[in-house]
Amino acid sequence: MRALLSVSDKTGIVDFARALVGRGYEIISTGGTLNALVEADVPAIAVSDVTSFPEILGGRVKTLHPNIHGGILARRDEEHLAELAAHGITAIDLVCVNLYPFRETIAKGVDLAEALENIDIGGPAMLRAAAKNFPGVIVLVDPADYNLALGGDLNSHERQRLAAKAYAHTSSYDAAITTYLSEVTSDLPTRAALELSQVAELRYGENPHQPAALYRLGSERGPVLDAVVLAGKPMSFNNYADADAAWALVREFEGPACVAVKHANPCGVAIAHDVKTAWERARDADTLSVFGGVVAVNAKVDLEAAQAMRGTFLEVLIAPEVSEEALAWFQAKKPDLRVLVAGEAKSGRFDYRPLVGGFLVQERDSRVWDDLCPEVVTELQPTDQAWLDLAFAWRVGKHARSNCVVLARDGVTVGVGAGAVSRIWAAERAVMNAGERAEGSVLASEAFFPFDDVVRLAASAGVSAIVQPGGAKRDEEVIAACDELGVAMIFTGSRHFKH
Ligand code: 93A
Repeated sequence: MRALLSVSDKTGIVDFARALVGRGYEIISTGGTLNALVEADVPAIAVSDVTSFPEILGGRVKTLHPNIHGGILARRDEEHLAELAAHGITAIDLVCVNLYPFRETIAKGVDLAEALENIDIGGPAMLRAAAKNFPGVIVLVDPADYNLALGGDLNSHERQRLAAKAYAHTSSYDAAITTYLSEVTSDLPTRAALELSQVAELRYGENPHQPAALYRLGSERGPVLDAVVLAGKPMSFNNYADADAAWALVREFEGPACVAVKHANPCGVAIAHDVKTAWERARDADTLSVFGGVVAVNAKVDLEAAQAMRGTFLEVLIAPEVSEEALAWFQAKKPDLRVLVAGEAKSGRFDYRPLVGGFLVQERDSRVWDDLCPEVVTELQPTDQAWLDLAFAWRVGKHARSNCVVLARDGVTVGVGAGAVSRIWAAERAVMNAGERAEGSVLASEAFFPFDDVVRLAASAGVSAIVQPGGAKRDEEVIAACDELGVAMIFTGSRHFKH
């Protein structure tokens, strides 16, 4: 009996090979795997001795040879076995392969050449061949199945299950490559990339009477999808949705920032010199709404920052890092709080919006403030501080549901009106939230003003500068109102609808 072992993930391979030898198998193996076996004194033959051909092209062609594929693919009947004998090929009864780590490699952000080098060709060919011929060949892709293969004769049902597992492995591998290459060529996701796999079952959906689960699309990665939950209660459906929204916004900022989200909309957002102060400012932006909120910060949470969350009931905290002391404090003092460390992926490339029976797909809105060329359209210029606040408020507006109006001052939101069905209502809500804090604030609107009503309301509340995309029919009237009322206004030429 012959077994071919060729694995990138060498977990358990030496013990497995030794046990196979003990059961009378002859082992053949590729370069790195062979080395591992030889070093551990497990007898094995090099694939190149079986093929009488060296590994060439830096290993790109090692096992792609009739002596290997004939040995795997031959049916165990007279006709095929005679043909093998005529060509001096030995049948291979067990194939144990796992593939070049393509996903792990691209996750490191390597260049195209390195990514291509990590596309395994020979491995999937052997796996598919062995799985096709499962009545005669045992195929293994998972170290967890090694013991099963050692347990004596496998029945047909078990062999078929292993074959299905091998095809699942190669097809998800191909899906990962498909997604990667589609991104390089900027196509919308293909069917393979849209295959679903369940990540977690959830207790329920938005409401307790709705069963729900968390799924991964193709081989996508996501900062919240792949977040590690360090502490707290299990994540709920709404927790996931809000954490995703909070994280997307907090990532817009380079310096320390904190975002509090309620029902997928930001309710308090602030920047500061440190995370603790950013949190305190975001909390104080709207002390009512932050209750039961989901909070994201973009820098390490230390003990001080953790302790500053003492008096506020929060559902989720997501951060790039949490210190050990902070984590211990949360576990002791806020045992229900879900503390998450975000996954490394920045954000997916696509957005999906459900429709009954399907979904809409678009590229994510990845346009950032620095991509814009804002233009002052009024007589009055914004002050330097107003420019900073306009950029800040604009970033917040990008992540709030349309229609939205954001008021901000000194790097903190003072009023957010989001998800309103008319722009003036969004503005009224923001001004009402701000109260006296509207005086000297700036206003951002994620889409243009159809009328001058928002300008008039803002000016009466004391707003000093406005940022909006521009491009409405009545822009001239809107600009004239600003000039009349002494408000500076800038156009970005670009909107951020988020419906
Ligand atoms: O470069 S390949 O696509 N060409 C091949 O002919 C080939 N044969 C096996 N990759 C190939 N493999 C892969 O090498 C296996 O799938 C496995 O992941 C890896 C094991 O290499 P080594 O034993 O040298 O560490």
